[in-house]
Amino acid sequence: MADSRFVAIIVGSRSDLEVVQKGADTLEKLGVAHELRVISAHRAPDLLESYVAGALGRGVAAFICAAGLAAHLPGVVASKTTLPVIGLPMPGQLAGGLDALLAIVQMPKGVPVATVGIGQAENAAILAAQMIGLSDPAVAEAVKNHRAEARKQIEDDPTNQ
Ligand code: RP5
Repeated sequence: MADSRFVAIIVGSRSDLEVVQKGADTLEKLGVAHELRVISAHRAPDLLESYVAGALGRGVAAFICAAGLAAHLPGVVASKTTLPVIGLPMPGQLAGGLDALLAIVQMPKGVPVATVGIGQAENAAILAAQMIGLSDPAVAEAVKNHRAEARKQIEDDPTNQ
């Protein structure tokens, strides 16, 4: 997809795709255009650089970058743009993904990455939609409706009576 005002989702490995799919589905539901690429910051740094530059030229609004282990992908993308970068740590074998969470959240001053919880792909998508919603009333409304649906599900849950 190559719409203007789209979200670019980049994952470090095909092994991340299953976790990230929920985020792509949520963006779809919220009416936010997006595209998904598998590009490792370590194994394909030149491709990553050219993809980010190309996305900037095509009107990307925000990046969601998912990575595990050393998890440098979100920080490297953030170093190439002043647009918002949302970091999504992947679950892993070391303390359930704490390695990736700390690697992504502990950015040096001046180059932030907005980091969501380990494996919280839906939250990454909602956060991206909230950013786009600042200038797109239809997306802002979709985010409100999504929140209201979640609230109603809890309120209507018979086990809560
Ligand atoms: C990271 O290393 C990826 O984001 C993935 O979470 C992790 C493992 O990658 P594979 O060895 O499965 O390709 O770069």
